[in-house]
Amino acid sequence: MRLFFALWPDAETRSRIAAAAALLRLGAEARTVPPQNYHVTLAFLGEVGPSQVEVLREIGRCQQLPGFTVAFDTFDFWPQSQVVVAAATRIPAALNELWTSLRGDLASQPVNFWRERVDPQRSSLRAHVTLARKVVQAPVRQAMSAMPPFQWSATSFSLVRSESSGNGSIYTVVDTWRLLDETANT
Ligand code: 3AM
Repeated sequence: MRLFFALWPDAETRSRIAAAAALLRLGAEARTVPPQNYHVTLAFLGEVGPSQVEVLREIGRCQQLPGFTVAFDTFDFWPQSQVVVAAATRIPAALNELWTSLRGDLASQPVNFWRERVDPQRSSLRAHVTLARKVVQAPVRQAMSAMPPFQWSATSFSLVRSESSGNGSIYTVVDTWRLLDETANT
């Protein structure tokens, strides 16, 4: 099965993202991402055998790290992957810590989970939510800059299964782990 670690939105965050995405004006060829598919990929794992899922669950379980709030404050067109994304220009330290820790724990496994096309120059996560795919023409920049930024308070992260269907991807959450309460000591 094809798996990835991701931030998965709660209902409130999902509707904030949907409200921003609804303002996108795209060509007929573009495919908007359905709200139930919104996520932030932390680590794409590729094909994983059923016997390895427990190893991934253990990696998820042992991340005892704090939660965080990310502001998705810019909307971009990425021509190479033909997507429109909401992206975060500032990555909170706790998100970077989670990303780095997951990468480190995956890389240290004897099984090669590390299928992601890693850019060695990249030392931090490009946190983004894909809002539309198969976008061949850049949306009008002025319209994108008028889209409302949204906040995402991450209290957990998930292991997610991706399956292809005729209509795009179907994502199923396999397991979820809570992040530590960032406000508990304040
Ligand atoms: O979070 P986004 O939408 O950018 O593009 C796929 C999606 O990313 C990405 O994993 C996320 C869940 O499907 N993905 C799919 N195949 C990939 C690959 N071979 C991949 N990322 C890296 N390498």
